[in-house]
Amino acid sequence: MKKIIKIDGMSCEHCENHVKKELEDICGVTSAEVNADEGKAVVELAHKVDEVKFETAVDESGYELIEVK
Ligand SMILES: [Cu+2]
Repeated sequence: MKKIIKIDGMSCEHCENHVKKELEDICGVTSAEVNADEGKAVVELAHKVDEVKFETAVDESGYELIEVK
């Protein structure tokens, strides 16, 4: 299962790594590929994850979650 997360505020590789680490800390997330230029993250899930968890992770990284799809 895959989710695409739109994120605002990332500008470089440091941002990508920060968001990636926070997302991969979520229970159920097996991997996260983050792209600052495109402002998105593609997360691979082992099971369903409440969208609030993504929002909290992105928020705690210091960026803004726009949309999950
Ligand atoms: Cu950065």
